[in-house]
Amino acid sequence: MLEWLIPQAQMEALRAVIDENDKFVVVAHKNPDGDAVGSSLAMMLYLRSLGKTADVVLPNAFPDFLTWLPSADDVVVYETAAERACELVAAAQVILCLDFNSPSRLGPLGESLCSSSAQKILIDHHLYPEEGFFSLMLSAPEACSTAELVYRVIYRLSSVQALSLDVAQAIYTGMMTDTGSFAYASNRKDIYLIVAELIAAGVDKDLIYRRVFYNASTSRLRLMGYVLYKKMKIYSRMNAALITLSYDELMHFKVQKGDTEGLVNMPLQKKGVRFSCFLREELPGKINVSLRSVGDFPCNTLAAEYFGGGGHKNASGGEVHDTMEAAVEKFVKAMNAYRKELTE
Ligand SMILES: [Mn+2]
Repeated sequence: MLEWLIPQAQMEALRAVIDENDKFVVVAHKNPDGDAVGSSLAMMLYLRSLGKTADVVLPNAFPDFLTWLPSADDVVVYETAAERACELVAAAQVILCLDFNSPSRLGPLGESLCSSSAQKILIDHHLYPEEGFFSLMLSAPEACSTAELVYRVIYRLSSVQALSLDVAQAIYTGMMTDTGSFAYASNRKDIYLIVAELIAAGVDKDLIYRRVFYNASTSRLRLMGYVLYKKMKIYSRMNAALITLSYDELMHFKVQKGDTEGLVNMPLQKKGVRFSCFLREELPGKINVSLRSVGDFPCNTLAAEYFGGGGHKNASGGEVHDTMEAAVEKFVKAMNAYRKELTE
């Protein structure tokens, strides 16, 4: 019934690795999002249900709106518990690498991974996984989320009966957040067959939606108002939009981790806008770049060319180590270089 996104040979290789080993660590990318945390916890819980030792290690903390996830308290965060994180990585026989395509996406945790002799297995939906680093790659850019791939792994290795409510909730959260609540990257029929199975396992999708999206702080709501009223610049003729927030502005609004999540998507609601860029000055002189697009506009190639980053076609990011003025200049230059793609 389900399209096979992962070839049978890779699935069998993964089965053998799971059968033959006992100590697993699951890692996901820096600034973990709903898919990174949801897919990792689902994998950890599944492995534990098989009697394995399994832990999740993340490079840094995840946002508040994910703390309700089953066993979220078990996550070991490298930034605040480096010693414990390194112990687990060093003791692991297998490291499952979820929702990222290169150890460079892990920050300093990547170094500890590189020095570990454990087998590294990729389960991911980003394009262009780093060749040579992973001993086995389950890479499927067609998947809506890594959580979808974790569902497929569990379904194919153990059947749908292995799906506990906790695992199902974690998977649903990853699928929902990575598709903007099934608003993009979600046109494949089998996504909804999976959702149906998750609901059959007891998932309350309406409740998960509220937990994740109706969870804003006052500062976030005020910040959204400020951004839309004062800071969103629309380039009508280019079908593009830009939002900038300086370090001082972030301080003024007492912005917490997660408060700026999704702001980059808002200009896409304007009729005609195909490309949106959000420049956030995390620290003076360090600017985080978020890019979003609709349709065929390739954010990832623009991100790679101008912002030293990458990602998906419709959602990418990068960094600028310079002033905000310089970052805006770069954006304008990039936008003009892509005039044809933006306006045709
Ligand atoms: Mn993802």
